[in-house]
Amino acid sequence: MDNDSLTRDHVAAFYGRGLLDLVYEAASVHRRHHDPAAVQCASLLSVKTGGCPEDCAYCPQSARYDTGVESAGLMSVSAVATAAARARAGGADRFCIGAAWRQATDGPAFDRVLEMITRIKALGLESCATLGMLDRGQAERLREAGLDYYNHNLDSGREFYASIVTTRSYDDRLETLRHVREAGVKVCCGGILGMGESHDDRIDLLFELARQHPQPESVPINTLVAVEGTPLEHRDPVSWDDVVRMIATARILMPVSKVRLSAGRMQMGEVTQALCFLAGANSIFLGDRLLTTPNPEPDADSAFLERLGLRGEAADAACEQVAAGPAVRP
Ligand code: SAM
Ligand code: DTB
Ligand code: SF4
Repeated sequence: MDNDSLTRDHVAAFYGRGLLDLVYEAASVHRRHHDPAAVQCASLLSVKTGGCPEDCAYCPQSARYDTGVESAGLMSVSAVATAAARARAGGADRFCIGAAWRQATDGPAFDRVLEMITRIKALGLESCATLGMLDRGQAERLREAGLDYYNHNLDSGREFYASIVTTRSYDDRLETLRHVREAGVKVCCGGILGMGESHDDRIDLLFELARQHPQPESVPINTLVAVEGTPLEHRDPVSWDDVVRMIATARILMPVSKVRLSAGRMQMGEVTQALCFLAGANSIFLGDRLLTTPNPEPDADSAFLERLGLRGEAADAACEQVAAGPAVRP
């Protein structure tokens, strides 16, 4: 669908369909636009952890909550490069660095992040960063350093957002996304399920994402990792059908985007994940850690993907090289 003519009612109509009908439609859309066996595998590293001044109610890295996350200053460029090389060896095709900052600030720390990106690119990996708010100049410097994607989530619908974060506004988020776009960096933008939001709030989020022009290239759908000490620690887990419904609707509304089954896979179970892949999820975080919380063991993940007949895109690229063979044959 042309996203200029998309209305919130269209989004609500897809979201409200019978689950299996919705999954069937999403799977069909997925197959028209993507290789259904390929999964994009990103690896995540927290390069500056904890002590964040923001009050995001879901986040274990906010300085306002006692979550036991140990704060750590900005990592060295060489340590990040070593981690990226390890991730590549493990099958990742994209390396994403995250910093618990309210916003990027010009100076030595930002310069170091630029160097990290250049090193990640030099390893042949796609690069992604999530550093909080950016101005236009910072977005441009990130692109010049080789940044492929910037992750900046809208988290939920506008109305619900105001009840989980008070230290910045929805419009602040949209402004950073505009700076990223204008600088020519691809957008990774999604949200979180399970914070206590209603179906209407999820529809608002999907509408906000799908009406962007162009749509985000990467759409992470996280389910809340409820961390002790955060205001959301006692939230009920999201039901499996709600996760599948969200993924399927995202796939239909954003047919060419990568839809990532993002945080929360540890808590999810294999059958739910399998249904999400059927419904159009085609990206995951690979590696036993997200930023501060655990993610499935890579070996178990690889075996799981294989059982489903799926394979990582990096593995694809390696196969293509082998299939092409040496340039000159004996
Ligand atoms: N500080 C930057 C920012 O907020 O833009 C970047 C890092 S922040 C941790 C990146 C994203 O992680 C958040 O926007 C949120 O969507 C997601 N996130 C954080 N804590 C989470 C949790 N407990 N469960 C699920 N997703 C979470
Ligand atoms: C995204 O949407 N999810 C990732 C990444 N973008 C930066 C972060 C998930 C964080 C989960 C909680 C943690 O590990 O601290
Ligand atoms: Fe800080 Fe980002 Fe966590 Fe919010 S989500 S507290 S901005 S690290």
